[in-house]
Amino acid sequence: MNATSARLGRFITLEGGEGAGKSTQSRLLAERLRLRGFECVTTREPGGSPGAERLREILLSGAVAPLGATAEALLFTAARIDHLDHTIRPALARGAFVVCDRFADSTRAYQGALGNLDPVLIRALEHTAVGRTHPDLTLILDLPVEVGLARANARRGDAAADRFEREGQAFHEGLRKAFLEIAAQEPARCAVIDASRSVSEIADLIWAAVESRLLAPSAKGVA
Ligand code: Z5A
Repeated sequence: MNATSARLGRFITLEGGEGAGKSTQSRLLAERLRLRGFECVTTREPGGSPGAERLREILLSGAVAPLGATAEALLFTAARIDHLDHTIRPALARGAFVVCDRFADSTRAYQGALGNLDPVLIRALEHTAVGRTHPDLTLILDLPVEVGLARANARRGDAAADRFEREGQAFHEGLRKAFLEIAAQEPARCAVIDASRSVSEIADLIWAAVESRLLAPSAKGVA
């Protein structure tokens, strides 16, 4: 399966900072899509296929961080290639919705904006991995950094923070800015969602965006 494989389904990604509620909302969105009769595959990055899940363990352990942002970006890209080939493209080809917790915008934000990698390299890596399999809709879950970190800390309890959770407030502020810039650059693909609200309010905002952009009769290529 490659970037030019036939594509019938719809590809939705959720992006945002730490504790924004991406996993929670991915699950709720998938439930709503299934209630409407659609097949829906939920997946995540890094990971989402056996090979990519092995790379996830290495990336989140922090073992690659000392090698620098370029090495991290290459490994995230390697994981993305495996994920696209084994999970995302096969699901899209059979007409399913794919709801993915993080995707290429996370590489743009974490390794690009915050890792200070050359945007030309980031674009080249994205082009190589993603090809034409761009998301049809990206939901950027936006909330104040301290709210997201408090949620993530509460959930983690006494467990050790991962490589990215260990970063400080300035890093997470930069991340928020980077995601909002991506949304401003690509408004046709991205919808910014107020993720400081309650779980059910956010789910309703997300559903409204999915209905108007992907399911309405006027939306291009109704699934
Ligand atoms: N990364 C990268 O650098 N480059 C890349 O290309 C890619 C990723 C793809 C993956 O971490 C890390 O990899 C990530 C970026 C980097 N770094 N970090 N940090 P991950 O997959 O382990 O974690 P995450 O993606 O950051 O997500 P998260 O921290 O697990 O949070 P979330 O999925 O956005 O939130 P959640 O799990 O749904 O909710 C968090 C908690 O808040 C939980 O207890 C919920 O019950 C609670 N919650 C959720 N919504 C609400 C509302 N609305 N109100 C109150 N409480 C809520």
